[in-house]
Amino acid sequence: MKRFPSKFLSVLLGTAVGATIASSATNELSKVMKERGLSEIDVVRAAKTYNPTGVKDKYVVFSSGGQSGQMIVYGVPSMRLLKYIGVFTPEPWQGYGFDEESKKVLRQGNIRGREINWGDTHHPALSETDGKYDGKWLVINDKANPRIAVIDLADFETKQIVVNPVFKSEHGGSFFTQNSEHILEAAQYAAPFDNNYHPIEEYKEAYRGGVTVWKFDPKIGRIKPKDSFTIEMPPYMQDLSDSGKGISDGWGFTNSFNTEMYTGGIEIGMPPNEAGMSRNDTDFLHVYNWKKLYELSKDAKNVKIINDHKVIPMDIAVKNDALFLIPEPKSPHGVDVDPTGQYLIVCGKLDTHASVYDFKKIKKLIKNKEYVGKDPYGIPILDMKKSLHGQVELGLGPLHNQYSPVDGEVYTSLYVDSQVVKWNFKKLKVIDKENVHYNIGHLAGMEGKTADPQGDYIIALNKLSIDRFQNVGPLHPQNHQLIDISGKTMDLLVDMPLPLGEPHQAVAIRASKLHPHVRYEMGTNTRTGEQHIGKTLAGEERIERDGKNVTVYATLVRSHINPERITVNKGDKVTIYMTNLERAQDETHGFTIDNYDLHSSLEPGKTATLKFEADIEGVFPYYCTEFCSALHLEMMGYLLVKDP
Ligand code: CUK
Ligand code: CUA
Repeated sequence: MKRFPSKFLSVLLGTAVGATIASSATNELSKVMKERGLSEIDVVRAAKTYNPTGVKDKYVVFSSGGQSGQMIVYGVPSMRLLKYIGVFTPEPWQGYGFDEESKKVLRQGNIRGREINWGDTHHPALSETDGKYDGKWLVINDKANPRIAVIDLADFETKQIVVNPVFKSEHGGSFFTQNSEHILEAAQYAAPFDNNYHPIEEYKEAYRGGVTVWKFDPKIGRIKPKDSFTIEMPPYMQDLSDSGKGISDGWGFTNSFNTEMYTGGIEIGMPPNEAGMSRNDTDFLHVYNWKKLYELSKDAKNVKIINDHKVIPMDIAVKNDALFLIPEPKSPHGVDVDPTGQYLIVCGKLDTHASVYDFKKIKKLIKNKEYVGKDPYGIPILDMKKSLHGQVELGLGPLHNQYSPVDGEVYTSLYVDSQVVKWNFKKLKVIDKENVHYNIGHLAGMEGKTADPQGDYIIALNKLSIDRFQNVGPLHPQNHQLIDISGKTMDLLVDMPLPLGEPHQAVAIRASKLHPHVRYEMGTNTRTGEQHIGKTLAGEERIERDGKNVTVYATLVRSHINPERITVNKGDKVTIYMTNLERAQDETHGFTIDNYDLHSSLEPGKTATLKFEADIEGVFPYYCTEFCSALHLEMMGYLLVKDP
């Protein structure tokens, strides 16, 4: 057996601990280590991530839930799951998509009248003030059905979904500008902006890429579609984006691929797609002045209206010196602006280098109108070499970047090498590499893309986990790995299986910046924040009938549902307004009526509406679905539906 040095243990336990306790703890620890086959370094790593009961995490992570269309919330360093947030997909626990208030939000995401009940979430973003997280709002995009959702961090509920009026697919959302005045959303697969059929042969004329600049009101946390616009771009496949900050505030940056505009592989019998999409040596970084374009969008003569939405044509953007292209390594993925806003790092999946662009150099080229040419759509191209601070060979498949508080220090994911590389983007020097398991996509630093990165940890968001966890069938969980970056070299601390979709990207914020409600004002419609028309106080419970319409004003409080009987005729249209009268922390009641596919989660003070047609006859118990008290099972009643 490997002996456990008491010097090491006294470091673990602190010097004030008595020798007796220390020695009995030493014995216990040695026993556990032996039984579980743990090394000393394992125990140190465990201690770095362990939260004793009641101890909370320093950081809170908001992770995309990938194909689940939801978000996942967890703590760092414990990597303990805290919550799922229903966003683009119904979520029964929270009643999301089952009560009328949440249905209304979910149905804002209908596209051309069609209900969409899933989403492919990729990139969450937290609202910013002066480029720093302010802990107020969270947004996330849906790649499959181009949409953006807004979540209020006062209650972790989705409040708004906006459908992109012109894109048919998007990947470059969502990115807040430095004071959350706007949200950038770039398209992915080029398609016509209108909703009509255009043959693929008209690709170059009728298909378009673009970036939508959504107006956001950070005071009320809502996107203002009428005040938003889209910058028309060539039919290159736009990709990840970032918004400038500091000296690059007002500018946006968007990667692209398939600048060859290759479409041949789509037809049967043509060579595979990738070859045609990789013919050129470089693609284009799109550089645009969204601030100037926003001002221009207010004048009708600068925009054309497509699907009731303002679009600034490319020639208008070019004429106003607001849209430029810079060559970038082939098939790029991330473009990430550094904390000062001066440098942007672009990684190309097919290039082993990271390219560090210097915004000061870019601005100078723009000012001097120093172009090396124009693309087929007349957009000026800036010289790549003259825009670059430099390039560094990092390894195979560099994708995304996160910054640390150390000047020039950056962490980059290497997809093909399955590594995180720590390097200095100013000195253009690799410092350290750490293996991850496996095939990392994004990585999440602690506030790592803000003006105020915290360092401490990097989380590797791995696309494959292969052999890291118990096999749970051919579909494996994804793997989030926590890496300690506080030392000279990186140290991988622990793995966490993520059991809900592919979590493309996650953002982490200091827990001290979050101040969610414990309860609502009595009778709140939580999706609008307004007082609910169905608010019902104790003693006001009643059932009103108006022809076939039955309205029930109901309350929930330990341990009664009032009223306890609802008798209606078959075919009646029933509306139940439910108010949770509790003021105590965490006293949520749930409400369902058996067989009627209804559910609501009622946190203290919340009022929700359940609507249904009593179309099946019989006796249907209703009950509280949260184990809220010793008399929880008694918290019930009957819906009686009779044939009149
Ligand atoms: S991600 Cu969306 S393809 Cu690298 Cu931002 Cu996974
Ligand atoms: Cu209320 Cu159970």
